[in-house]
Amino acid sequence: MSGIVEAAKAHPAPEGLVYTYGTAGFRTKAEVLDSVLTRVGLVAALRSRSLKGKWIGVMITASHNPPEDNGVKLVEPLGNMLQEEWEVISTKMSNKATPEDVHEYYKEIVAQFKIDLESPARVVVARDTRASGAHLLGCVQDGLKAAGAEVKDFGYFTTPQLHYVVRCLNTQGTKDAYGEPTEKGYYEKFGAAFKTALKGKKPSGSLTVDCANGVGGPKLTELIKHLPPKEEALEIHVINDNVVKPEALNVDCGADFVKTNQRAPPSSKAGPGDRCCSLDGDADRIVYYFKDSSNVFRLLDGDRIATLVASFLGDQVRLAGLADSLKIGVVQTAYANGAATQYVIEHLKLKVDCTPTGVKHLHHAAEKLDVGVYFEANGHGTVIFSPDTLDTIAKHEPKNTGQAEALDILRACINLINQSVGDALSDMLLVEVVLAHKNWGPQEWLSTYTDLPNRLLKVIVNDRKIFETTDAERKLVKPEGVQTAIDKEVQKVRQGRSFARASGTEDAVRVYAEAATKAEAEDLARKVAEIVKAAGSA
Ligand code: 16G
Ligand code: MG
Repeated sequence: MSGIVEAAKAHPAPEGLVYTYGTAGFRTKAEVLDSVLTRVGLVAALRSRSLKGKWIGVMITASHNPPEDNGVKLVEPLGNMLQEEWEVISTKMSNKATPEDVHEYYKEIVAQFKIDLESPARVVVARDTRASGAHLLGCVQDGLKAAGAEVKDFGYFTTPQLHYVVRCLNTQGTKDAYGEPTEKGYYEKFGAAFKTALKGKKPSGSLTVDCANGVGGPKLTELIKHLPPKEEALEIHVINDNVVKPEALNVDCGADFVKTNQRAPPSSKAGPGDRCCSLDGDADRIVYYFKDSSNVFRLLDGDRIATLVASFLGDQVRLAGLADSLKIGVVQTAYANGAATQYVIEHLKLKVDCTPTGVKHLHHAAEKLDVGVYFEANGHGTVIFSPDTLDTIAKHEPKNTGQAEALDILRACINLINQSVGDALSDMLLVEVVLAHKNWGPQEWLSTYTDLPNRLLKVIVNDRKIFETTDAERKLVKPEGVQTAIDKEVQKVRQGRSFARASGTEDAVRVYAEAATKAEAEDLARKVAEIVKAAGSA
């Protein structure tokens, strides 16, 4: 175990920095991450041993953050996000001051979980295309080596590809086998499911995909090789796929740029009515958009993908004769547009759950449903089918050709959807399948409901941690009196709704407001931001 002290010594922790395993792992400037990565390597090995040698994933990425940032997150055996208890352990480990402290804490974890150090530790690593990735991978490797772990390095991967192979490795040879644990296996699985789910239908027009100059670019190019030829199915134009220039990552492109600025990347040449979508830097997030006939930018965000997919799956379940045995639900966060929530409840007649921000919260809530469609407005999301649901769908005997066809589509969709985590590439194929079946272009999709005008603001305060929320972040319990003041402002506008929450990724409080008109939404957001600012500087 002295190797552990040596590894920690080789990558000392900078003085005075405090690291937190946040909503999406550790994420900060790449130059201060060496020590964290080595220690994450140690924790990953212990997590695997605590699960008797199941494969654990380590993904090196900072998603939509600027090129000079990086980060790391751990993936559980079925491709889920790391358990909260181990998030706390990872945070503690990263903040140990000396190599000896690291070693002591390592032994403490071993004792706490009664870990057998003779049992195998198996870890899968991958990274996005950031310039700092290779060096940080070396830091993780040092930790893994010191802990005696067996390592599979998949090189460049999208985050969802890493989740996919982890799940495949742990389910290989069982009744829950998820696919071949290789990159090729990933393309083959999703490519074949796309073809089957289309059932000879062809999406109208072509699709322009902005890859944020991230790892999604080369991976989409590979995936296209496994899709049916464009004459038969989908014509895809790949843009912003320059990974040779790492400083271009997420700059003026990508899902976060599009969602935040509510406009297409300047590099996009798409004309009115052309379907476009943008991935983020690690391809676990996607938004669609287009220019309408008046050349106005129109966003089709995560809420739109959720409603589109939920309506389609609802139809197929009904057509297959399964409506009585399966209940579909939609999981959103407080950021979901009020019009989307209303559409799901009143038009689709489906149940809606609301959870705090962050993929893991939505994922957990969706796991409790037969068919759980979960999306954040920012484009993170997927659909999960419970084990009983999968069984019901697998065993169902169709009574006529109509039922048989819907059942085929449903089964293909199950294979097309990356159920381990939200996956921009798999979500994109799913959206294309739904649009092809409905024979819809982006305008028809947009016409399903009208978004309430809304505004998102960022407020810098002295200490964002004093802002404590309840009710899935929709209400502030602290500081006292602030919620009452917000409620008063909400009352003043038509169809008003507003909330404030501390960001999990930035040192700021976010304020969201929506109302019947743009002017009212903006006014409400500004008023609530003032209330937050005053409370935060008291
Ligand atoms: C992270 C989360 C995302 C969430 C965002 C909120 C994952 C993989 N990512 O990016 O789901 O929407 O944080 O950021 O969980 P905020 O707390 O700064 O508003
Ligand atoms: Mg991402």
